[in-house]
Amino acid sequence: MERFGQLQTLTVTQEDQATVITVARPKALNALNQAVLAELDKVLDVLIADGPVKPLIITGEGSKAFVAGADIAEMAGMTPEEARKFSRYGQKVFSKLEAFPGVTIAAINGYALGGGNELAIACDVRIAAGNARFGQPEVGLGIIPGFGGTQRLARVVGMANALDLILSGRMIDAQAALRIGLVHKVIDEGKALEEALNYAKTVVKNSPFAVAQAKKAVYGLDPDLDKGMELEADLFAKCFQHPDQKEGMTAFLEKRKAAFQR
Ligand code: DAK
Repeated sequence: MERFGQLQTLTVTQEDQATVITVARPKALNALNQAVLAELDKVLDVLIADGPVKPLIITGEGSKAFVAGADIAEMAGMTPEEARKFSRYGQKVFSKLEAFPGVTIAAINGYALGGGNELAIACDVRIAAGNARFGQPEVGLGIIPGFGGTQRLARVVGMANALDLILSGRMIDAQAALRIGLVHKVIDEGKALEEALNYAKTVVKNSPFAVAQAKKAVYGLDPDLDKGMELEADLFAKCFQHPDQKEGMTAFLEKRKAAFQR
């Protein structure tokens, strides 16, 4: 798509209800190299700046892998300083994804390992095909997760499950991922993207402004409950400064569909 410039490692398509970003390096099982990160960074910037923000789906090309991790061939020769830079850049891009103002959905069509699992957990919702496999195998490569896995995974599946996955490096299947809350839904092989598009169809009806505030509130989760409640109240109040609140409530009372600002 023209507005993103020339993309070598991603494809971006616009559907009515969602933007779909596909990581397209199938020969390397869609491994994340610096080019993928840079292109994802650029595409997110354009989507955020241009609006209107639709739900965003991230998937991998082919049926074998979502993303099989950071690119091991590229990482192998890094110096400690280059490794830190690579890690900080990946963290920045994944945090941008987490802060994306619309709903983000990972359609996990196969292996989601290492940086691939970290990409999935930087999304709001995870839909897995039955053949999906999850893991953080970094310790077997002599490293640790570097794109937020040590921090984000525990928030998603709890410290016990995060420690199990990160310290063992073992792979789990889609049903096990569902049991520990790593994914929200498991669907037949080959159907993850279709199901993600269905999910997007239901959430795209909601107020984009309210969705963005809700994300800020949930990701702003504070161990100090009073502080968290304060954040929630501030964001709740902010909704009342936006036309979508009047429109949403008036539409309900008038028994019609709300026409939110997009
Ligand atoms: N990177 C590069 N190439 C990969 C790859 C990867 N992560 N995963 C697979 N490939 C390539 C293979 O090398 C092979 O290439 P060719 O030999 O055909 O040229 C091709 O994809 C097909 O893979 P296989 O032949 O291995 O396919 P199999 O079906 O036999 O096995 C597999 C599938 C997913 C089980 C296996 O490929 C595999 O174990 N892949 C590696 C998975 C893995 O360990 N992922 C975690 C990567 S580490 C940090 C920053 C980031 C990170 C950490 C730190 N800092 C800078 C601090 C993140 C780290 C990771 O993600």
